[in-house]
Amino acid sequence: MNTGSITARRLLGRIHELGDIGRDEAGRLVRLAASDTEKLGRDRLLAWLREAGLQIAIDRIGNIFGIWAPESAGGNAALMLGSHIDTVINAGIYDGCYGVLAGLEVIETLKSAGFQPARPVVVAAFTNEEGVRFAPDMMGSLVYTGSLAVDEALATIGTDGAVLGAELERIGYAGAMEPGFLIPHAYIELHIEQGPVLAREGQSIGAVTDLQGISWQKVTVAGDANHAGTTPMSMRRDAGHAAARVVTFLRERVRASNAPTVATVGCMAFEPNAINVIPSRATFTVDLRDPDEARLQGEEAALADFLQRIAAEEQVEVHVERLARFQPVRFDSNIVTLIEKTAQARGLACRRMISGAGHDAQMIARIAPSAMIFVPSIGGISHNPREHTPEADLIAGANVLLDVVTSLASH
Ligand code: HGY
Ligand code: MN
Ligand code: MN
Repeated sequence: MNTGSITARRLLGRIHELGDIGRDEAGRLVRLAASDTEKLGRDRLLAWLREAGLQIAIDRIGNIFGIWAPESAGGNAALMLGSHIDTVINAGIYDGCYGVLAGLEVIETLKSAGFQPARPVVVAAFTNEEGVRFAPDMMGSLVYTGSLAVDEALATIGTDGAVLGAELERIGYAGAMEPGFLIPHAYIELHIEQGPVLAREGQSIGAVTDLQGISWQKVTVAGDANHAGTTPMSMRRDAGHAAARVVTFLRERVRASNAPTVATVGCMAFEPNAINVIPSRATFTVDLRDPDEARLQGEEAALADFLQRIAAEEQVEVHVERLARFQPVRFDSNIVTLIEKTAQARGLACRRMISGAGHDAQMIARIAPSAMIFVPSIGGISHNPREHTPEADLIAGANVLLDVVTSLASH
């Protein structure tokens, strides 16, 4: 059945409306998981789900589901769409939100077209995909698959000292459903690429075959505070310098290899953080990623060896806390092929690719055949207010999602 095309004005309007919810006094978009600003975004999404006539379900980790289960769907396993609406700090408006709102748009388009799905169609907004306030990232979908116990996740303490479960209670999103209450027949996530490939090649659609492995660690270096003016260089236990050596080690090691490995130190804090005091403590994070599991393990081992060397040479103590570790994921080849054929049928340039970013699909792939559809990010920019995808690409991606859903929900 040809179910036409999505209603562009409605989708684009919602993306911008949600993109305005949760801005701080400086105008930055900050909707960290289970925060007051994220609550506002959740409330808005819930209103749209209700207006669409969907059945609402919220599970214990705060994952939100809008369920369309007409009589034609019978008791069959649902087709699940979705992504997330929490953001990083000073975020763009498309990351995650585009996939959730396009999923809702597809359901509304199918309903208006009088389509009778052979299975329920569900749109999900997973809790804490970004992992900025509470580690690990993709937490809501990870719990949903049963890979992380919900009570353990709810006990997670955030970077601000808050406890996730108490925060979900406080914002009114500690749901009743057990995570995993609905095991999907398949899961499709539409998302901006957040990288430079599609835009650089002039492609409209990415059919994502794989998603790379992710390793998050928090490193604490303990040295000695001392006077910046009186302490000879040979007598210092400088935690700040030790940390800086790690940053440089990571960059130089990855640069020297011609592997696709990426390494990022995104957070760093010194104590006491005073201009004339040698840092007694440095705390920083390391984000390592690679499409190849063995190579990723090799990078983790090289870092561990270097940290031991640093401890000896700088006479500091080093402590490492693992925050997240996800292996590379291969998506369902049949759905990837369907995405490619669907894009081509719409006359859209499409290529297969690997995802550099983590996504909820990486987790849901553990319980159901899953795949992702990418649309271009101009300049490859993301996790940045300059994140941008042209309207024509946003519409094209949503129409490809519509056609894939129509196909997968027809039987
Ligand atoms: O870290 C990631 O790749 C995702 O944005 N959470
Ligand atoms: Mn995302
Ligand atoms: Mn993100």
